[in-house]
Amino acid sequence: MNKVSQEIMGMLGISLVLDQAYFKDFFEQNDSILRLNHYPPCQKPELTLGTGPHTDPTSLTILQQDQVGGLQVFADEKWHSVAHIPGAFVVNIGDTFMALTNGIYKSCLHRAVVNTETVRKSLAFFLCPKLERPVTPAAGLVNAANSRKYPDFTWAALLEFTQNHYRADMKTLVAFSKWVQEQESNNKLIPYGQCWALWAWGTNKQLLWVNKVRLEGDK
Ligand SMILES: O=C(O)CCC(=O)C(=O)O
Repeated sequence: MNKVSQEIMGMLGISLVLDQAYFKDFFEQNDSILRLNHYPPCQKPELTLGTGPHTDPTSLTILQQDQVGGLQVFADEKWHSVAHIPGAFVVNIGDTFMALTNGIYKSCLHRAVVNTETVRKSLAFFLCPKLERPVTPAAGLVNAANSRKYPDFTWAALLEFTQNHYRADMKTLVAFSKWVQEQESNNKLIPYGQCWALWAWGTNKQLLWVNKVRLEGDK
């Protein structure tokens, strides 16, 4: 999956007239995530969703859905079902890649619906930057016609935001940008670096403890 995502990153770099290696290098070291989703049948599928509407906060998603189907994307003001094609993956742009391209590539709004009869499973690989690596757009993608859209951030901070402060939806990146600016104007440290490496391997308990230490140290 890592290799496939790196190949896609090479092509995305070319499409933006950047060096083919630009995004490959950026993601060469990464803190990616693999998730298995299991959706049991539901007696009243019209009253619920398997996964609510959201864009992925990550950079690139490579998704394998089974033959049951259920993935939908929002385009041209309506939801479209994404058919299961044997042997094919679904590839989505995520919010972090949108920020890396200064909004030129847009993250994809999607959801998953359930049905009354059949269990559905999907397997998602989320390409993410290394936790503490600054996410900032390539210089060539910021200009008079396309001014800077989002503040610099780290994947560690966006992960913290979407796990502990905000449930990912269609406005995550806008809400996160506001949160980053608020944290900065309140002189609060946004966690990054070593502390987050600890969190990545530890538990939420460790996370709270580490944050407390950092915030007190900042006074
Ligand atoms: O199960 C699916 O098809 C979509 C899953 C999804 O959107 C997610 O895991 O973020």
